[in-house]
Amino acid sequence: FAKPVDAGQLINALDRLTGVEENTPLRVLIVDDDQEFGHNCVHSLEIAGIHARAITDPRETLNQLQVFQPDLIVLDMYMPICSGKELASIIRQQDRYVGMPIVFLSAETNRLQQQSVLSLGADDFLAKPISPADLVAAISARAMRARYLQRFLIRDSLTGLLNHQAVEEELSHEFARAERLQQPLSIAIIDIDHFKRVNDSYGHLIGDQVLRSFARLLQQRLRKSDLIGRHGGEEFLVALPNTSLVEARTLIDTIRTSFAALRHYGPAGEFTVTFSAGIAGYPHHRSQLGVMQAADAALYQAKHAGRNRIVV
Ligand code: GH3
Ligand code: MG
Ligand code: MG
Ligand code: MG
Repeated sequence: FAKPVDAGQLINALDRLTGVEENTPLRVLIVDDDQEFGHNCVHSLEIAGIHARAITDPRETLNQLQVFQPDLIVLDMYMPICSGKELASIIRQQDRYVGMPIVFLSAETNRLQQQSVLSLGADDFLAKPISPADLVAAISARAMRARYLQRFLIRDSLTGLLNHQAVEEELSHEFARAERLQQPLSIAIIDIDHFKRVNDSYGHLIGDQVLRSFARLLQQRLRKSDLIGRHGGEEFLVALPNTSLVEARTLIDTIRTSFAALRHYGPAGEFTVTFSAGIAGYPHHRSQLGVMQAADAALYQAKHAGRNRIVV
């Protein structure tokens, strides 16, 4: 940048830079009853900079998909308890893993058997034994593409937050978790105040910038385990696991104060923007729908009471 630098231009550029996804290593899960083989695969992949984990018990697979969050899964064909084919069809039945690449790695040489796993929805069939270089080559491009696609499917392109569908889906998992663990779960529906005026006064591009800076503020202030989604145009949804209504209110209120103090830069100079929020939660309301309706009603009250405030 050349000084003097235009503030709006600078913020735009920083936005673009911080929006770039961190280059975290690809993650691969290997399911093979042969422990030594799995271990060797992990070793080959780790050398190539791929984060790999091997498990020998196929029953652990669904759990590992959740905790390890791989970009791709490698399955052995023949294992006790559950075959790779059965496992592949179980994985494919889950909505959230429809895009998960499944690669078979097996000593099976029968063409018909190999074709049968591909017709099940597996993406590739690799033959054992395989050299480390071949394994890495077969896996990395596919895993990379899957990660990109996954991000594209669940993220909102303007803010990088979870999109409407993804946040609803994740919320139902969080809700089930809260019920199971008997922990509180608080939800905030946040809506930017008079956002139409921002667009009308400063233009749509500046409006977009306000949405991005708000999204960034949420990401900075909330925990990694919290859900942050762009629920609609200028409406956001935040879900706070293991957080009471009182704690949620305090937290969202500090964010409200920070946001209201933030200076945005338009062609005609600085301006500020506020938001209103409605908060509700489990177990005060027993169902996900009940919580969402209560949070919506609270947001409506916050707007009517004059905006730039939170109603629980
Ligand atoms: P209120 O305080 O009652 O919420 O008023 P408001 O003006 O924020 O509410 P309204 O629902 O009337 O307007 C929302 C505006 O948000 C209208 C729409 O053009 C704008 N908007 C929605 N999505 C985007 C977006 O992605 N970018 C920009 N720049 N504007 C958006
Ligand atoms: Mg085996
Ligand atoms: Mg609004
Ligand atoms: Mg709105």
